[in-house]
Amino acid sequence: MEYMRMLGVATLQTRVVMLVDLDYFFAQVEERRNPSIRDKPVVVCVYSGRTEESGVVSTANYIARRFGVRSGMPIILAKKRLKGVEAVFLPVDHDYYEEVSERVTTILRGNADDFERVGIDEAYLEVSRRVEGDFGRAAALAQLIKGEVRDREGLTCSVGVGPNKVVAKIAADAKKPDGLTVVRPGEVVPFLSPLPADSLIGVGKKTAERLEALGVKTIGDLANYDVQRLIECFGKSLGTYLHNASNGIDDEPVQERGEAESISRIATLKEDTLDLRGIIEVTDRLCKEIHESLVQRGLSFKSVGIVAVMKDLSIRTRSRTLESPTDDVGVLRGAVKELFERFLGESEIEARRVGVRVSGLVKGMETQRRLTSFF
Ligand code: DCP
Ligand code: CA
Ligand code: CA
Repeated sequence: MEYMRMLGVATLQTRVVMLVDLDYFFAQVEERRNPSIRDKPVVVCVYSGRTEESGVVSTANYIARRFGVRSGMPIILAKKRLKGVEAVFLPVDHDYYEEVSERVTTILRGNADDFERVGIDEAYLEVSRRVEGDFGRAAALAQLIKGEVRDREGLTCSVGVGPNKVVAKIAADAKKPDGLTVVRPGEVVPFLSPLPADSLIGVGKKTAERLEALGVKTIGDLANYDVQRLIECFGKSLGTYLHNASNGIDDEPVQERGEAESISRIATLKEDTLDLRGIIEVTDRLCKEIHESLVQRGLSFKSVGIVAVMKDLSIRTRSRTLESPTDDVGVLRGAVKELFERFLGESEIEARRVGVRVSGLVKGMETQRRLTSFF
């Protein structure tokens, strides 16, 4: 192997991919915000506002799920299932979940060779290089990541480890909450075979119904089904995918979707205020998070912006462009402080949430660093 590497020959290595999914995400964040609700059924709701109880359940904690409460269910039905039980119903606070999600993203990205966020509460991590294709080391890394997410954010997640995205995703679903499921290459076929066909990503209700009509119920049935007939029924693209995925074959790369044009972080203040010191304390933390994200991705910024959501929910922004791009956290903090100083001096009402954004992102600063290091 070493010899091949010396010759510059690429050696084929087993891929190791992780899918990390936060458990009962919105409800778990609410539990963390208010630990006294932890032992009760917690139901996070999207109220439509028409009547007091109209709307649907966004998600529920596992205690509420034991009573049959599910995502997407009408709130009225959830209340019926929880009748006579002391349960907590809360409205969704999407902005807050997004803040938490971004911090978790930073932790996850820092543990991956390549990274792909696929929703507010889950992401794929390509870890092949850092564990050198070793599934034992991948399991240890997964434990480490779970520990970091728990210690830094107070949240549990479930992790699936497999030789590709398809397998990692199904593995993550296999044990929840706080699960870790490792599926080694030799275990893929027996692991997948007994599962229902609609556990594969990309198999929705409609496809599952059509498969059922063909007598295909499990992933194993699908794996053994004639690929030509699948192509006839579902077209070349989906037919080929169904055949490969059910056999545990998937080459989809883990990749960041679209280079970020800007990176921003926002936080809700403990109380509405116009006090510069209190605000800077919060924005310094946001700057640190943005800096961490910049360093991870090897990016520098040209512009710095601030945003403030005021007490009356109006949104104000200010920004300035630097003379040259930098990835220096001190420069970022300085610019943010200056912008807030000026902004707060002009503002008549208190701020409720404050944010920082960097834009004009460019790759790397290596050249500048090398030049300045001569002086
Ligand atoms: N969500 C929603 N409506 C749905 C499904 C999900 O608003 N019909 C939101 C709330 C969830 C979040 O998306 O917390 C993540 O969705 P998941 O499917 O990952 O579900 P959970 O994280 O809630 O639960 P699990 O522990 O099963 O992952
Ligand atoms: Ca989840
Ligand atoms: Ca999810």
